[in-house]
Amino acid sequence: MAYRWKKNLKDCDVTDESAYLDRRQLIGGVAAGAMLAGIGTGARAMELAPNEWDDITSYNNYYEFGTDKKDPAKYAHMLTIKPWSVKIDGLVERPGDYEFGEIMEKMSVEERIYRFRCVEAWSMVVPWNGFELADLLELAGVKGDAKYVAFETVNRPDEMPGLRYPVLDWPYVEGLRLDEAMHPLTIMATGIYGRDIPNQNGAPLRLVVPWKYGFKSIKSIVRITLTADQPPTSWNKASAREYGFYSNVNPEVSHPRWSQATERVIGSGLFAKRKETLMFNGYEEEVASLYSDMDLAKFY
Ligand SMILES: Nc1nc2c(c(=O)[nH]1)N[C@H]1C(S)=C(S)[C@@H](COP(=O)(O)O)O[C@H]1N2
Ligand SMILES: [Mo]
Repeated sequence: MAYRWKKNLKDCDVTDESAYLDRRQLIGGVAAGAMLAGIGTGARAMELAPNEWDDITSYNNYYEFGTDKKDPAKYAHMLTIKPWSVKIDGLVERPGDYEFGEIMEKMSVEERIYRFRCVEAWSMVVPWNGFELADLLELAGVKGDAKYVAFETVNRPDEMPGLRYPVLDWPYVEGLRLDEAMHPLTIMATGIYGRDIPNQNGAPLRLVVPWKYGFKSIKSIVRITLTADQPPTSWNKASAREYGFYSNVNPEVSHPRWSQATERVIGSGLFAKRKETLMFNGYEEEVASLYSDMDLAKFY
């Protein structure tokens, strides 16, 4: 890759460097290598303060396991993640089933501390480990006529009790425009805090697009298809009026049923002040140019 994004760390949010480093040491062991990749550049004091492991892994949206925030942590252990492969097909040079372990051998995993903003107006900061989606797409070789990337979550009724309920049209599907997918901020996450990503967060690999609402970050991916046309997406199919294909975080465009101007920071306590939501979730400088010719109020 000619241009590799290192990290996006500038922020004036709270930070307690020593507390964060202590936590890294506590996690220790196996994680050390992966974490070291993220340490050492730039000023630690300017980093985002990540949420606790327990918040990140016990307050989830993963409707295949139920719609309560606690359901995924309760039931996602039922999902078998070994063996795992991802079918990459459509407009690619080398279509096929890519085995997870083989993907991991070829990818370089780094730590990315990103803001994460759900469309329901809550947020966290998550220290992901992952690789750039662009690297995986290049492994398969993107053909010149590809313009979009479609993603699909595993669909296993025996292992996913929520699939009994027609809340969404299963399997969960998502999509990005090719330039969004190739953007260096877009990653496939395979870990959190240097440990393997828990099932409730989308093991063994899930998308993370930090400037978009959380539902774009599709979990437990089994298929990636390069297409010429814009692919259907689950929440847009469920309610097009409320959930667009783009779904970039935008404090100025309200959801039809609530404002997106502020967010509840998970783990900040019952009486904590809400945080002002940032344009593109704080990644405006990096991604605004992708949308320069679009009316952001219209293409939500
Ligand atoms: N397959 C699948 N992916 C999904 C979801 C889901 O229900 N199923 N929920 C989405 C939503 S709404 C959010 S906010 C994030 C939550 O990710 P987290 O549980 O890791 O915080 O996952 C997204 N990816
Ligand atoms: Mo969400």
